[in-house]
Formats: sequence, C-alpha cells, structure tokens
Amino acid sequence: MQLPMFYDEAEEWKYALLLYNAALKEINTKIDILSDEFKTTHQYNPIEHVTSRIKSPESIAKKIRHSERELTVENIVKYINDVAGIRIICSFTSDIYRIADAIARQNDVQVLKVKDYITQPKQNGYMSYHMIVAVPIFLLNEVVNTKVEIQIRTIAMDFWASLEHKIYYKFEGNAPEGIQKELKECSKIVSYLDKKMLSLNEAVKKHTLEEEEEGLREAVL
Ligand code: 0O2
Repeated sequence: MQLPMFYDEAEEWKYALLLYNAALKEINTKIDILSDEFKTTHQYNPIEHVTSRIKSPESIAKKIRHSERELTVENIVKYINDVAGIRIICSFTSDIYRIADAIARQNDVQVLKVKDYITQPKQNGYMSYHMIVAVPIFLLNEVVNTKVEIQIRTIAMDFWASLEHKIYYKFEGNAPEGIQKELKECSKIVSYLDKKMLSLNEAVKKHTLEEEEEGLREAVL
C-alpha cells in the first residue's frame, strides 16, 4: 500500500483511514454477495455473521511499540496487517475453507499471507483461519492496494476466542497456570464439538437426500 506524500502525519492518517474503510466496504460486499449466492443456489448459508472494525489507536500504538518501531503512519501501514479487520463466523469447519477459497479465487484479491491456526492451533489453543489480503481501492486519481485481515472461524472457535481475549486482558497476559490449562482443555472440546457437529450435519444431509430420492422413485412408479 503506497500512500502519497503528506507533510502532516494527521493528514496522512486521515487518508490511510479513508483507504482502510473503503477496503472494509469492498470485502464486506464480496462476503454479502457470496452469502446471497449460497442462499439462492444451495438453500443454505454457511455464514452465520460478519463483523468488521478499524483497529483502535491504542491497540495500533501498542503493536507498534511491541515491534520496537517508531509510531509513524508509514510504519503502521507497512507493518500492521490488521488495521482493517473482518471476522467471518461460520457454522462448520468445512465452510471456513470453502469461504476462504471463494475469496482467494477472486481476481482483484491478492492473498499476501495465510495463517491456518485450525490445522495448527496456537500453543494456548487458539483456532482460527487468518488471511491478509490486498484489494484495489479506486480513487479519483489513483488506485491503492489496501490490506485487510480476514479472520474466519466457527461459532465454537469464536466463543473460545472471546473468552480467552477477556482472560488475557484481565490477567495482562499472565493468567494463572490452572486457567491456561483449562482454556487449552476447552479448545480441545471446541475442536471435538466442531467435528461432531460437522458429522451430524453430514448425516442430516444424507438422510434428506435419501428421502428426496425415495420421493422421486414413488412419483415415477
Ligand atoms: P486485537 O485486539 O484483536 O486487535 P502478522 O499478521 O503476521 O503481522 P499478528 O498481527 O500478530 O502478525 O498476526 P496474528 O497471529 O494473525 O494475530 C492477529 C489477530 O488475531 C490478533 O490481533 C487477534 O485478533 C487474533 N488472535 C491471534 N492470536 C490470538 C489468541 O491467542 N487469542 C485470541 N483471542 N485472539 C488471537 P491483536 O492485535 O493481537 O488483537
């Protein structure tokens, strides 16, 4: 993402925010369209809900400090990948890969980085699929490729992540060992639950198909 030269950091940040907000709109529209297509052609929508946000200034400053870089707009734009973030909550794990693939295949989306914390959960048990993408933003006189972080996870993974987030802040990253162990245990239960729900859904689909075939046979005879 290449910003034009500004002599004032505040002006530069305002311009960056314009781009990040535009990029969120672009990705949100893409997800809306996919969601509509699923509903129309499959009578099923794998997307439970979508949220998006611009990272708070405090959180940006903390991340820049953590990377031991100077807090400048140039550094934020260059080194912080999740200033614009979208979270897609799906019903089943298989939906996550289906949606990620549908986004990645779009010609105007450039996938810069993928982190699959589902096949390889984090040490604390965190599970989610992360993509850093760049989308072109068409302005009056230029086109600027702008980064968005897309997090895709199931309802159960999201439930776990939101509790872990609260615990992390409550204990400032140093939760007692017992709590950390319990959280990891819960993450295994989440993974088990997701697998069980997926196979249950497959069984329901198979049953429905058999019923439809039976109905068709009866209609023909
Ligand atoms: P917040 O408050 O949600 O904004 P990179 O993208 O490779 O430059 P980064 O940003 O560390 O490096 O990447 P990563 O691992 O993909 O994490 C980005 C975001 O994922 C985090 O943003 C969280 O939103 C979420 N995340 C990552 N790990 C965890 C975790 O262990 N628990 C929970 N609950 N969320 C996690 P921020 O800026 O850390 O936080």
